[in-house]
Amino acid sequence: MNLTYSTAGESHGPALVINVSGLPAGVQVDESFINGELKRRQGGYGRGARQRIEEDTIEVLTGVRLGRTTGAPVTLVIRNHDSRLDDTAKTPPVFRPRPGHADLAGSIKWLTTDCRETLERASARETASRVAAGALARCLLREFEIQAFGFVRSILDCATAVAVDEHNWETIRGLRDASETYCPDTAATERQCTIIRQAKIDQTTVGGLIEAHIFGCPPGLGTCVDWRDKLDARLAYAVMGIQAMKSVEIGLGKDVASRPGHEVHDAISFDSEQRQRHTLGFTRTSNNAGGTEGGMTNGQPVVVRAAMKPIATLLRGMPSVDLNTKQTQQSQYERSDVCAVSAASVVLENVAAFEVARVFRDKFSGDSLTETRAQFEAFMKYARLLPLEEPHTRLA
Ligand code: EPS
Repeated sequence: MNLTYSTAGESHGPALVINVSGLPAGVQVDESFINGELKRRQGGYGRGARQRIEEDTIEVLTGVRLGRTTGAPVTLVIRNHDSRLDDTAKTPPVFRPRPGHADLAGSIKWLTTDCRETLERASARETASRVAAGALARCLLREFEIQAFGFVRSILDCATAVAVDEHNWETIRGLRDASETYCPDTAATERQCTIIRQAKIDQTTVGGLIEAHIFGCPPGLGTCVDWRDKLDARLAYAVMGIQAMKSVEIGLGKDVASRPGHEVHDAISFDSEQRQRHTLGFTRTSNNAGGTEGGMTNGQPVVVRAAMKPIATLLRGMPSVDLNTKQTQQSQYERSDVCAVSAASVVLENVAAFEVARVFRDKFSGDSLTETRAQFEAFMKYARLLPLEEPHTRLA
């Protein structure tokens, strides 16, 4: 079953539209959970005035009856309050592209000198759609006790060293939710707010590192058979597709290159007391692999990290060129955020969760949640029974 989604809509158009297909029938659509994620995405220290105008909530148009999915495509709509796409007085053309934004490449691509045509779709406003799709997919994952947690690791040069694992993450979530920057570290939060305030004074912007952990995945989601369906490849594809991301890492990430094998790979042991858990009893003392080996989950938390560049709209501008006159000019400024790293951590959490839900559906298909659950339970039963008395699992 191919779980997939697409999005449509402009930043200052009437609405954002999300289409999700491939969910089984019978999944309870928790609108308050989805809206809660949308509200979190609107927050975080350093955001601009737009978020005081918007109040992102979903309307469910298709694919849901009496609060549950029917198996048909689910269409969600998020209305834009700041809708003024055709009002050229309020939404003027942009002729001086912002370095780092889609402006220059897009205006050439679509053969216009007005970057507005490009930026309205390239805008990170679209990430609201990605959060809605991911939060909807999490309604399925929750049925199988798979949970996602995202947070800010760093802003500019201020990082938290907090170590997140399957035992402490709910406590750490409390710290994150109390943080203005969504960083589960009080001292780091304070310094990050100072950095953002200073960036605003300096008329510039700042980026940072965001991280998501997905807990409760059984081993064997994803595959090593086809590179396109490897979970880590899927995650990298989806996460790199979030606006402003410049790198994606799984687990230890780039640090694997500077350590010897015995300090990278996660030793395997077995604890029969834990056999009934989703890990089937296999334990590790570290999780440098970030929960994936050979493109498949190994039972450990899936850990993905991404680097967000500073927002390209700088109040001070950057050297650029007027596309009509070809004269050197500062890039155009319009209302924007100084830092949206906190919001991006919510996007990452939901985008990563969607990809886990996608490989979950690849393995556990079925038209109804009842069927999906039966497949899941049968797999877990057989996996616990290994070695099976069947010829393909044993050499005669
Ligand atoms: C964005 C510019 C700003 C941001 C926007 C992304 O919008 P506006 O020009 O309307 O102030 O606020 O992000 C959102 C609207 C959002 O909801 O995240 C850009 O140019 O990418």
